[in-house]
Amino acid sequence: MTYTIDSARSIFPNTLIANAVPDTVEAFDQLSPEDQLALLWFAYTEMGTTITPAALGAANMIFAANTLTQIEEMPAAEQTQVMFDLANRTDTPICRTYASFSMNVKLGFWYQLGESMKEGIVAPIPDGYKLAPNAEAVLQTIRGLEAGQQLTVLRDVVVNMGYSPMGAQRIKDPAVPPTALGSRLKVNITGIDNATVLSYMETMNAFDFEAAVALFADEGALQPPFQRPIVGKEAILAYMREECQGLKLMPEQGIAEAVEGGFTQIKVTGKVQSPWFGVNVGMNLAWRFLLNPQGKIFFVAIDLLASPKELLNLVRQ
Ligand code: ECH
Repeated sequence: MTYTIDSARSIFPNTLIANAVPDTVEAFDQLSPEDQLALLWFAYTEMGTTITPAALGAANMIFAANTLTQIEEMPAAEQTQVMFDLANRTDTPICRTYASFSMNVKLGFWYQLGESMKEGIVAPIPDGYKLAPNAEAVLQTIRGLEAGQQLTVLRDVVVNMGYSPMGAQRIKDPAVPPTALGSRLKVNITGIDNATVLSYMETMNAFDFEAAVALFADEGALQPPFQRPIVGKEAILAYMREECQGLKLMPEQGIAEAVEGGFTQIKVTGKVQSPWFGVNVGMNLAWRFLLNPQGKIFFVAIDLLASPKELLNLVRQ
């Protein structure tokens, strides 16, 4: 048997992923824009996790600066309307501009608006705003999630806002040079001595995305949490440049086994930190690798785990 990307997706099938995240995002999508914004405000201000704007290079935020100033100068009712439009994905110039931002600039844009709402420069959520019962239920679900899962829900809804016509151009984040070779940290993973997997972790932590992509087979694929696989080196590189700057991969343990056709399947569990969170938040992750007979990455899935207990689930089948 030879593998396809589709069949590779089901290696280590007993890995329990945090399905609560896409379920919550879907329930959130059904809410009115008023409730969506109020719920986000409540969730954000209640969350024990601190969000730090360290991820925001001043350079990136230049792309959002004009739009933010434009909003800050509007009368309060118009400011509220802009926020509804964003949540509603209405076709307006601001919604189109927003959709062209990279993930980090979208998060930074809302971070900034949140600060301005606290300072009273941007219209806040009205005092005593009461959520409809279905919105209250979604908020309750979010309260019960672990910090990493809460942040994933918040990020996913923010990324989906705005209006993007088919084929619209995205603004790329400025390229940041990788960590110098001499200053890179070595990674140790209990149970794993596979050179490709170790290099993957080390090059990703050094933000050397070209070197990380060179570890993939030409037709290789990377599947982010709750997404379809991204196929081919060029697409993977573009994704890494947008989504992986500043990430810290902290793999802990793993298991490797030879499978059919000279392929090797390797599951690693551990944590990842995003530059947006304080150091106390690590997301519990699994990487499920399938390496081809040449030792190149044919497929890797990154899964957000259902619970910390899953970190120890290294069963082969
Ligand atoms: C306010 C009210 C009005 C509406 C809104 C508001 C503001 C909300 C704000 C939200 C900010 C949210 C943030 C969330 C950040 C989340 C980051 C996450 C990162 C996860 C990364 C992972 C990486 C995994 C990967 C690995 C690989 O090996 C390959 C690549 C990859 C309140 C004003 C909206 C401000 C900052 C979840 C899991 C390990 C797959 C990337």
